[in-house]
Parts: sequence; structure tokens; C-alpha cells
Amino acid sequence: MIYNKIIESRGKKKLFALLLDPDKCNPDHLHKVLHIACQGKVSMLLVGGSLVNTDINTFISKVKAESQVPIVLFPGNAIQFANGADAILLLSLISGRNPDFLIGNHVIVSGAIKRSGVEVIPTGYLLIDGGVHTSVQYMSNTMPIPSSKIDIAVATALAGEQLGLKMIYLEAGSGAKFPVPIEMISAIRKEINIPIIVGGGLKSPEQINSAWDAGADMVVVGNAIENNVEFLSSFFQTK
Ligand code: 1GP
Repeated sequence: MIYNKIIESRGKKKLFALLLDPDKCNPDHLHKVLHIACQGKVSMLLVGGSLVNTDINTFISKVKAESQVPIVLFPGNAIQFANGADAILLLSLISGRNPDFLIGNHVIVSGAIKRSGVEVIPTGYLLIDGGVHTSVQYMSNTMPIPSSKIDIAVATALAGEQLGLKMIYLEAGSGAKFPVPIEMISAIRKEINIPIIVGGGLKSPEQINSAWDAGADMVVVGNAIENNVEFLSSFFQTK
């Protein structure tokens, strides 16, 4: 089970996830990325995006043909559910006040998820302002938490934990100018016990290491690898 692996790695190993947006992965790019991902340092592949047109199950089959790395859905909405995945981050966008992303999409897809047997990881999703208008902000029609409002982010993450969510995902948005502030990650880390995932705008090994040091259990990187596949191998060579 993916969640158990995340829990077991705590205190031993920091996790690194690659975000694959099926609309942005041409076969050549995908092949190169998976070749590097298979060398053992990528803990899981997240598949999804704010808006995806590609058929997710077909995409997953292609990924599985080239890699053994676990595939975890990171869905922007209910139609991104695919029963070929190993697990789904069942995201509730708790920083927002749009009922569709708090519970509406979940109701639509709950039966299909149950029938599939795909592992469900209930995850509180917090959108944090990353200095640009991101797709997730527009598509979810929610306002991000300002990056200076650490108290609001902490209270939101804590509420998510108290509601029984199993992980907190701090999201600056794909292509964010600034990643989630380090002070925010460490303040949340001090207040909650469940695993923390950090993604959005991570472009350098320094930023990734700082997020881990501040208390992130897993980081998620998308754009930096979409723009330069070599980022991945050069990053891991330094580890
Ligand atoms: C995952 O949305 C992010 O949380 C990915 O962001 O594309 O900026 O790495 P980047």
C-alpha cells in the first residue's frame, strides 16, 4: 500500500514524486523521464492536472509498459479517475470555499473508486499563492492563501488533520514563480503529525532540499522536468 510506504519512510528517507501531466508528455519525453525515474530515486509518479484531455487509463498503460514506479492519481476533477492506477490522492481543496472541490467531485466518483479497488489516500489540498495566476486557481475557482498568511495556512492544515485527512498537500501551483515558503512548511510541520507534500514552482535542488529540511515528507516536481529532463539525473547525482 502506497500510504503505508509513505509512513514507513518517515524519519528514514525523504520522498520525491514526479508529476506527469498526460497532455504535456510526448512519447519521447515520457521515455526519457521514465528511464531516469526507473533508476530508483523516484518514489512515485503523480498523474493528473488542472485540465487534462488525454485518456488517463491509456496514458497509465503506456507508463506501466515502461516503468514499475507506482502510479498515483493527482486528479483535477472527477473525470480524471482511472482504475489502472495504484492509488489516488483524493484531494479536498480545503483552502478554498468551492463545494465542488471540497466534496462535489468526490460524490460523483465515489462509486467508481470503490468498485475499482484503487487505494484511496484522503488528502487536504491547500493552494498557496505562488506569485502568478495558476491553472489550479482558475479551474477550481478558489482563492489561494496569501504566502504571508502563515497562521491561516497552519489553521487550515490543522483543521484538515482534525477532519481525519491522512496527508496535507501544500500547492503553489504548477509553474509558480515562488514555491511554498519554507517558514510556512515548518510552521505547519510543528502543528500537525500527518505527512506533508509540497509542490509547485520547485526548480532547483536547493529549493527541494529546503522543503525537505523544513518538514516536507515528499516533494513533487513537474515543470522543471518537463522543461529539462536532465534536471532529474543531475539532481539525483548530488544525492
Ligand atoms: C505539483 O503542481 C505541482 O504540486 C507541480 O508544479 O510544475 O511547478 O513543478 P511544477
